[in-house]
Amino acid sequence: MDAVKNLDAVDATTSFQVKSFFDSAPLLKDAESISRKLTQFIHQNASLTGSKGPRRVVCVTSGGTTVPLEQRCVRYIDNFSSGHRGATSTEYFLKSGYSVIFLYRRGTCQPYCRSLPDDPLLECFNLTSDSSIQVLESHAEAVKSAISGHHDVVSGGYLLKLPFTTIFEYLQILRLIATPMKILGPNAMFYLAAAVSDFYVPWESMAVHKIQSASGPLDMRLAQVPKMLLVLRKEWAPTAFCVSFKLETDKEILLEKADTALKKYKMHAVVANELSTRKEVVILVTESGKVSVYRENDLSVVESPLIKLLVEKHSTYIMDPNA
Ligand code: 9Z3
Repeated sequence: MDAVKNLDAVDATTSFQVKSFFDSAPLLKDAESISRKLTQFIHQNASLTGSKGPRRVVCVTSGGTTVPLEQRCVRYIDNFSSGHRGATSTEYFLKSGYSVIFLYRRGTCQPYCRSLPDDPLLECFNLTSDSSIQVLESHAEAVKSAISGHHDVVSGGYLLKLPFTTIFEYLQILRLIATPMKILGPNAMFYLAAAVSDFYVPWESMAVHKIQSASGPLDMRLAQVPKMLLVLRKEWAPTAFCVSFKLETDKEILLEKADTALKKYKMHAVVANELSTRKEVVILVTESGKVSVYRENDLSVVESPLIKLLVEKHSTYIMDPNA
């Protein structure tokens, strides 16, 4: 099966920038253990076949990356993302029969925890007079559904969670995920909802210690993060179905930017969203046109119709990856 139609090689400049990024990035802690977990998870899921064919696996990225300003990091630049989109989408992919590798920013929203308060441990539980722990009646349903939903998918081997904080960790882990995902061919999907920094400080030019404020105003030149979407699509995961996100605050430029991303990075779909309305509506941009996807009502989430649509598009792709 040749699912790599129209994929010419990554240009020499991008290749060079990508190589420099990874060569100079700080070593990823636990790389071996992450790889081991990934290989086991992907092989186990690749051997499962249901009524709709081989089990599909999606890598959902979620949350924002940090850009450290110091090697012994005290200060960093952050990208906005609560992780709600990624966590909610993960639940809907699992419901649709996918297995999910959830690559998430530490501390952001987690699948099945949407209905819990901000501090679940302190807000949902109480100590009884004999010092045992009791769930408060007001939160009992939310706690039960979070525990049982999460337990079912983890014990079934359908959800693997991998945390990141920095842009260096995020891109190194994404590359580690893509390699074993290749064996899934077109049954693999990348759903790249994480808010990834466009700029960073290369490790070798970064201050080692905390930057001193006594030295006056700070002048800093940030390098551009290489266009990894292109590398993912062309080299790391040439047969996977790839969905990226485009976030803008100015709706006048959103669709044009999403169109450019679709063409430039050869994505199968781009989800365009505006910061202020991202929970109510997104626009799915594909080669066949643009579709606005709305949440049904104030109690529902836009991820429900969005994932339904993407699952259909993925099914069409699996039937003929070269169409
Ligand atoms: C998104 O656009 C996500 O939908 C949000 C979700 C981050 C807005 P929340 O996590 O928000 O539910 O609070 N993600 C991608 C954002 C992004 O940085 N995209 C880059 C771009 O627009 C491409 S990788 O240039």
